[in-house]
Amino acid sequence: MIERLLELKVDALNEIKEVTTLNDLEQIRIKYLGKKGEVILMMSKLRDLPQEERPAFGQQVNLVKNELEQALYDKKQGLEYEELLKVLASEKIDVTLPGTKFYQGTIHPLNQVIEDVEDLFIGMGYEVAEGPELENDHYNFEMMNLAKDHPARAMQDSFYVDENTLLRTHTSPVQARTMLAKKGNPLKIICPGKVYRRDDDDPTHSHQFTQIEGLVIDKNINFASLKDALLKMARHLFGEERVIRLRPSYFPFTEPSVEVDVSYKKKDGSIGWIEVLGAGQVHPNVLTMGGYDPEKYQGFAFGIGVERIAILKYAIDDIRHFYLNDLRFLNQFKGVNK
Ligand code: FA5
Repeated sequence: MIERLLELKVDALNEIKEVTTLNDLEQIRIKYLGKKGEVILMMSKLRDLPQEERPAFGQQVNLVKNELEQALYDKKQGLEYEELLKVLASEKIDVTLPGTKFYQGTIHPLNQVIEDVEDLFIGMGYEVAEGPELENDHYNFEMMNLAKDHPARAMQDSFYVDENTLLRTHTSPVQARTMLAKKGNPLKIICPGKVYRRDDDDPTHSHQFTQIEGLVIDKNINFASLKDALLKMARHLFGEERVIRLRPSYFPFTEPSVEVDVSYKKKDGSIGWIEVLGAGQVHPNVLTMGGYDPEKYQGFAFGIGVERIAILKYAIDDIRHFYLNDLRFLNQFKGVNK
């Protein structure tokens, strides 16, 4: 039996020496030291030996088992190391290659204008409000004092989804929504957002553009309060050298109403004007529908065209540049406000 055991040991050690993969090494372990491995089975043969031979044989089997375990362990370490070397060689990184370039994004010029205007008005105690772009006719027109057959609806030719639902034509419906939410309490809000109209696209008009609505309702609000807010905004956005002019205008939701133009220098050096916003004192009907008593409360409101502000601020010649996602255009606005 001892000879057979020693033969097994020599065979096993030879096989371990020859093996070249971890998988085959595991097969050898199973063959000799697994549950039904040949060396393990020798242990069960102890019973067949005479009593006096058992201790010596038992000791010998253990020695062989330990020796094989050690040999398997050493070989495993060796093979794992070789495999690691192979992986390292195949995955070698050439640190001299040029790196992958990551482009840093910039804030879109329209969002820069919105953030700038928000900062100014938040500093004056205004809250920022939001409303849906898909709006009910009720909020977009009727609560803005434009009944179903009102001719001024033609001023904002609209994209209807169904008879009562449209893409909002201005941010003014947020006025109505906020008034109802504030339940008759004083309020000061601005609301930036996208609006949609069936306008023809040209250098200063787009069928989708951006507005910032402003609304203040309180006691003792008058036209001077509106003019003060507009002047502060114009000076903040354009500096002292730009001039603004207020032209009498008409909006069904304000009375009196104005349109505000900002001066700019034309290519030939002469002064031109570009309309940037509509504004006025909130019409008593709008106050009443919003839950305010016009005898006690007054308000002013304005709606700014964000693209027009950006056009003036950055001397851009065509509104369509804002929507084309051309990196050559957008990269010029890295941190303009920062
Ligand atoms: C309105 O939209 C009113 N809701 C503004 C308002 C609010 C008045 C509150 C009174 C009180 P208007 O249609 O004029 O008004 O548009 C406001 C601004 O949006 C314009 O001054 C202009 O700067 C911009 N705008 C209008 N149409 C376009 C367009 N097609 N493309 C780009 N900007 C536009």
